Amino acid sequence: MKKNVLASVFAVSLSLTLAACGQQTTAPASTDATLGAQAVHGSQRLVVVFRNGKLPADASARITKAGGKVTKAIGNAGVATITGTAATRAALEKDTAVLAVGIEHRYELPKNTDRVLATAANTGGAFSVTAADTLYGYQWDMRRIGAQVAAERVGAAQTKVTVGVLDTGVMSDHPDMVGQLAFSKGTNYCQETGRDGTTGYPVYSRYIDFDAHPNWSEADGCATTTVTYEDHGTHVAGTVAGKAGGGGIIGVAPGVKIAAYKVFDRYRYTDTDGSIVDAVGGFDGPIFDAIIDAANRGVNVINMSLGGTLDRSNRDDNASWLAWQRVMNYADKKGTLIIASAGNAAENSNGNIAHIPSDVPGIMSVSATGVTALKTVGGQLVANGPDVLAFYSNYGASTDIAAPGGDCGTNPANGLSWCDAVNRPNRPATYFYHLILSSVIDYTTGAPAYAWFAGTSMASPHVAGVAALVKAQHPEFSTNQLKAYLKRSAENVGQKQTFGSGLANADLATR
Ligand SMILES: [Ca+2]
Repeated sequence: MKKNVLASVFAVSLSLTLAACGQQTTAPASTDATLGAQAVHGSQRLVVVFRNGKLPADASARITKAGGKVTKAIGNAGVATITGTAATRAALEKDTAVLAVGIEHRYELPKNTDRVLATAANTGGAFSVTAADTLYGYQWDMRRIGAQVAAERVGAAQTKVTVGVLDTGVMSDHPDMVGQLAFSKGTNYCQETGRDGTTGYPVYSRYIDFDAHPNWSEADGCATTTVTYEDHGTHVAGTVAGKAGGGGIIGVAPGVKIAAYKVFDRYRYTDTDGSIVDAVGGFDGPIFDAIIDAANRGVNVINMSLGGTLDRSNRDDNASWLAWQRVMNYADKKGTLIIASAGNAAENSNGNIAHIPSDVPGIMSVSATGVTALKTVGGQLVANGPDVLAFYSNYGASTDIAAPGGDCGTNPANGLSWCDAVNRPNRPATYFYHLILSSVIDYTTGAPAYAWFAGTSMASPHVAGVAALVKAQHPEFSTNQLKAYLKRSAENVGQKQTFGSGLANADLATR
């Protein structure tokens, strides 16, 4: 393994030289989901929060009587997602058993998610999906947080810990994922079976057609289209627990198990300006469903690399906010710690505008860091300068902790990221080595692959991995204790407003 890593890093140097000659580069990465704050065009998808913390036995009857159809019943939180009309909503708002009614939010993956696929050229021939960990030399992020030494220290106790990855699904037959999954399950609306026989596989060949069914519910069925895949969840899962000794990369906690939940749906509708929206997004209902299921199964840590904003002072948004709190409290009671990305809007997320789910009380909010520069030591890329808040990362009082999410390196001439607008035209073609390399499913072929991404989506799973290692050492920790321990053991790298309690550090956290 060591020999392979060395070979790969010689190759890095070579490709750095070649790439500096003006090789074409792509747009900056932005892989965190953004929120569609409006209901899907033409439809009334609603969240109903009942007064009782458990869904009443007659909840479905009350919804039907109001002219609605249940899409997800979240019994343990006293919440239902439904479809209906304005009249349905008005009737439910008058129902004495109902606390709040508002829109069901959706969390979109950006259409132009930037990614740089690992190729023979940019890894100098090191790329191979069958060789063991040959791309580890590029994972500066793992060395920055002391992942390998921590995972070796914790050892076999990791096998007792499960991390839920609520995302676009995980490619369970990826060489870095084989044997790493506890189970794989879809809670999304248009479920489909992947080639591993589960509904948790990241295949997207069915979609909700909101033009044909503005008030879509399950009875309307899903339309079919050309198969596409979503690679986001496989990237996140690789960072948490990419296999050691098989596949190209290594995760923070390769001994823990992944519980893969596919919570995202594909959907299509004609927007008000006539354009066709064909997107992948997660709705409140399927995400709530997955959290409750994971909590009931004893999943120890949940990672949610998704999010968006809602206005807590807006009546339409308040029901969703209340529902999120209910679901979060249930997970907390069951001992499941939820970790979420702070968002990629480069905003201070204080005030009435809340980033969901990271700002929900009890959920750990993770901001993203990058490093100013990299160097090669012992045949591996390592940080060669201070940690900086990544150019896209949200920050603010609600930030609990930080982790590497990838940036583009810093231009020493002005101290700004090479991906900052002023530097971008002149950034080195090798900027992407500063992003986060992990496993993906190739969305054109469905084949296993590797790619560099950046985002708070990439930061959050580093913290989930560290949390899993600590939980393996301290199975007695409650969610509050685990959260407090993670914050206490974080490495001080700067201001609290930016980094929260500091950089999650696997080595420091497991000593
Ligand atoms: Ca591996």
